[in-house]
Amino acid sequence: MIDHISLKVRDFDRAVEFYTIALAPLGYQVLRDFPGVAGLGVNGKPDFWLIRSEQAVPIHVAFGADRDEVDQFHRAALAAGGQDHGAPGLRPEYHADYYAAFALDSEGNNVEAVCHAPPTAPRARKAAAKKAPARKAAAKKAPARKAAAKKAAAKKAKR
Ligand SMILES: N[C@@H](CCC(=O)N[C@@H](CS)C(=O)NCC(=O)O)C(=O)O
Repeated sequence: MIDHISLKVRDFDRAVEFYTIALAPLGYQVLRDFPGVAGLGVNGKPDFWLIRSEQAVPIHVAFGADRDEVDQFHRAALAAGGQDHGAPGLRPEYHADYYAAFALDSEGNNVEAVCHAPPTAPRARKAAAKKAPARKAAAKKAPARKAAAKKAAAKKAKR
């Protein structure tokens, strides 16, 4: 598994601005900030680093996303001055559910957001994940609720 990658850029400030905006829909933000070095990531883990360098060679980098985030990434990247390199949509040439969008940053790096899951899967998964803790809590409360109802019924019967 890749832990992190570094992208060498000539115009550091511009790159930091571009990636901050373009990757915001994916939850990325600048987490580390040193002179000429910025680490972006999600949940406190910087895994995408920008490094000021005169030896910048354009690369291709792809970020995992759900389909909505792919759409939002593409809009944000263009709004941040990126060049359209492929509108959001399926790329069946890669595989049937490969949903991606592409933008070039100001130095020619090919930046992609990609979702590999079928259309309904991410939302369904998110909804299930949201419901799961609530269901667990309800299950935990159920015996207590039953006991309270029993106690109340017994009290009523005594009267
Ligand atoms: N304009 C193309 C871009 C496709 C693209 O850039 N694909 C990646 C692979 S997922 C690639 O060829 N990367 C090589 C590179 O940028 O050098 C599209 O919208 O499909």
